Formats: sequence, structure tokens, C-alpha cells
Amino acid sequence: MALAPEGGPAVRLLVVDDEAVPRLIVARAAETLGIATDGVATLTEAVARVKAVDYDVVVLDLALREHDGIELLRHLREAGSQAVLVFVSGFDERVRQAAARLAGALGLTVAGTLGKPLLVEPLVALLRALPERGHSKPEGREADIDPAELEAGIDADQISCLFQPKVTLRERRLVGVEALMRWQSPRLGVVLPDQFIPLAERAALIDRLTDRLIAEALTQFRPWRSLRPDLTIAINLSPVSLTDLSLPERVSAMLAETRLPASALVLEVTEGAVMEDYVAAADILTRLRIRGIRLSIDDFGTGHSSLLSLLRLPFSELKIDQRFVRSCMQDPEAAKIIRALISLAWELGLQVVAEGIETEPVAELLDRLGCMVGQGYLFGPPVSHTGIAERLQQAAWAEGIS
Ligand code: G
Ligand code: G
Ligand code: MN
Repeated sequence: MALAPEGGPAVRLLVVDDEAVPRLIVARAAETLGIATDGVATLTEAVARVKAVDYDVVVLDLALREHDGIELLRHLREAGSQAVLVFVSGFDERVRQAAARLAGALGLTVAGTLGKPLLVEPLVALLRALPERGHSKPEGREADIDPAELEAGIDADQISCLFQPKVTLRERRLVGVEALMRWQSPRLGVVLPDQFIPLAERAALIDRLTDRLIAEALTQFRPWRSLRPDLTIAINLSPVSLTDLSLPERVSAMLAETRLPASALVLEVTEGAVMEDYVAAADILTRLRIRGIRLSIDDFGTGHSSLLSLLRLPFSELKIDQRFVRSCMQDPEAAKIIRALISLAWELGLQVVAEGIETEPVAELLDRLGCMVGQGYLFGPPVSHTGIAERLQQAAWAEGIS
């Protein structure tokens, strides 16, 4: 964030701390950066202030005298505040991290956390590097679409898929792709799955969509296998598909039609999908696995399933959810969860894939922790089939001359 840009509005900071000394330290640090500071000692005053002023930064002591600072988060959210938060607390790092995660879940942006006694230097460093003010990215909201429009779109062949690379973290070799559905609507432009899959599920259109996508994805994938015979293709299944007992036959038929071995296909399902109707899901997943199709638990760590019931199913792969991956450099707790998931996966003979890798340090950390395969913007965003074909040709050419 540009601090007090010339001619622009001044940056306003609120410090909430029941002790005077930390309030002074914050004001002093802020002053060196040209930030105007208000200080308050109680939750009541803080609530009144955030209702009256649209602060850019709130420095919050987590333990106020009669209240905990956490209560202020709710008020900030209710006030529609876009302030960036800095937490200060004498509690240990775990408590501060938990508070930061809670704020994130409320849609607030956290710049960092600081221990007590408060020191000027780390505080100035934090304030200098403040992220853009504003809410963290909102969850994709479902577009206002009529089921008939979606159905017409399916009939008119407006559903297509993009492919995102999966690579080995050590050698960065392309080992698979994940197919991601898109709807090219003449009225709405490109529509993302979050915006139309829930509708398709309610309107009983999901089977048609899934069949379309599998057929198209397998057809486009087929030629890549001659360049890279061990390449796999991953396809996401809706929870609704896991209650459809005809699914294994349909998938087998589509594999046969494209002359692909079952082992080339990975079907990704979320924990929640399995738990919705465990008996039906167990039936379908076991029959898919017996046919040689590989199964992956997607977004692992976000559901609240019974770990045991989940891990008793014949999965081949576990995908660590992006949330843990993206925060593992700042959040020691996330790194510990990742380490535990990797060792659990090793014990059970599951391949581990980390999703949402955006930076080199994260890729290196995951590699050190024993994760073999990764996916994320660092290795490539979802692209059309020509994007993958070109990449494979380049790799084949490079390998040919080496
Ligand atoms: O890039 P992205 O916006 O594609 O994907 C958003 C979400 O939509 C992901 O959680 C992904 O699992 C889901 N998704 C993408 N393609 C499909 C699909 O073909 N079928 C189902 N059921 N979900 C999909
Ligand atoms: O839930 P699932 O894993 O099926 O969905 C993958 C989703 O994550 C897609 O929406 C895809 O576009 C998105 N995605 C893939 N890689 C990254 C990444 O590195 N960062 C972020 N923020 N999103 C990613
Ligand atoms: Mn997925």
C-alpha cells in the first residue's frame, strides 16, 4: 500500500491497547511513516471509532482488560471496514496465528502479528509493507442463471475444459493435468464452475455436464499419451455424481471409446462429497477403483469428515488444500499440518499433491517436507489444450536433444 501518497488522502491508523506505552510506540512508529494515529484503550471506544471512521490500519491488542480484542473483528466486519489488521499480543505465536486465521475467515485482511513487548522496528517494517487494503478475495458467488439457459448452453456445446499442469516438485516434470470446466456463454462470457455447478446440481443437469466434460477431456488428452505415456488426467466429480450407481459403467465406456487405459484417469472427489452419502460413495468409489481408475481426495483438510471412514476408502492420491499451501511460509501451524498430512499419506501409500503453489519458496518447502507432486500458478495456470500440447512438444524436443 502506498503510504500517504502525495496529494492523496492521509492513511489513518487506529491502535487498540489497554496499556498506554504500546499505544505510544505505535503512534511513534506510524508518525515516522506519515500515518495519523488514533489510540483507544477499550473495546467500547474502539467500536465507536470504527463506526465513525474508515480506518486503513487497525493495530489490535488481543487481550484488552475486560474483553478480548477478537470481539472487535466482528464489529469491523459489520461496519464493512476494509482496514488491514496488525495483531499484538503477549500470548504465544499459536494464539496470534489462530486469531489471524479467524480474521481471514471473516473476510478481513491481516498484515501480520507482533509479540509483546512491542518493538518499534518490526512494527515499522510491517507498516511499510502493508498489503492493499480491502477484503480478501470473496468467495465466487453463484451467478443469476436460469437452468434453461445452462441446458441450452450444454446443447449448444458451450461447455469446454481447461487443463492445469501437475509437476514433480524436484524435477519439474509434467506428470499430469487437471481438467477444469468452463462455460462460454454468449450472454455472460466465460462462466467459472463455482457459478454454475451448484445450479447444475440442483437442476439435475450435472450428469450431462460431467459426461460432456469427461468425453471432451479424454478426447483432447488422448494424443498427449503418445508423447508422454505415463501422463494422467484428473477430472473433478460433483458430490451428486457419487450417488449415481451407473457412473462406473459410464466412465468405463468413455475410456474404452477413447482407447485409454483406466490407470490414465484420476477422479477427484472432495471429502464432503464422500460423506454426504457414505454408503453409495463407498460403493461407487470401490467399483471405480476395481476397474483401475485412480481416485483422489480433493481439497483435503477442509471438510470435517471422520478421517478413518475417509481413509478406509480405496483412494490413490491426496490433494492438500490450497489454504494450507498458500499460508505455509507465514503460518507455522499450516506447515505442521502439511507435514502431518504427508506422513499420513506415505503410511497409507497415497500419492500427495499440493495445490495452489504460487511461489518458489513454497515449492521448495513442500519438496523438503516430502511432497512429490505440485500444482499451482508457479507451474502454470489452467490453459487450453493447445497450451498443454505445446508444452509437451517442447519438453519432448528438449528431452530428445539432451
Ligand atoms: O479454476 P477453477 O475455477 O476451475 O475451479 C473451481 C472449482 O470448480 C474447483 O473446486 C473445481 O474442483 C471445480 N470444478 C472445476 N471443473 C469441474 C468439473 O468439471 N466438475 C465439477 N464437479 N467441479 C469442477
Ligand atoms: O478445488 P480444486 O482443486 O478442484 O480447484 C482448483 C482451483 O484452484 C481452480 O479454481 C484453479 O483455477 C485454482 N488454482 C489453481 N492453482 C492456483 C494457484 O496457484 N493459486 C490460486 N489462488 N488458485 C489456483
Ligand atoms: Mn480438483
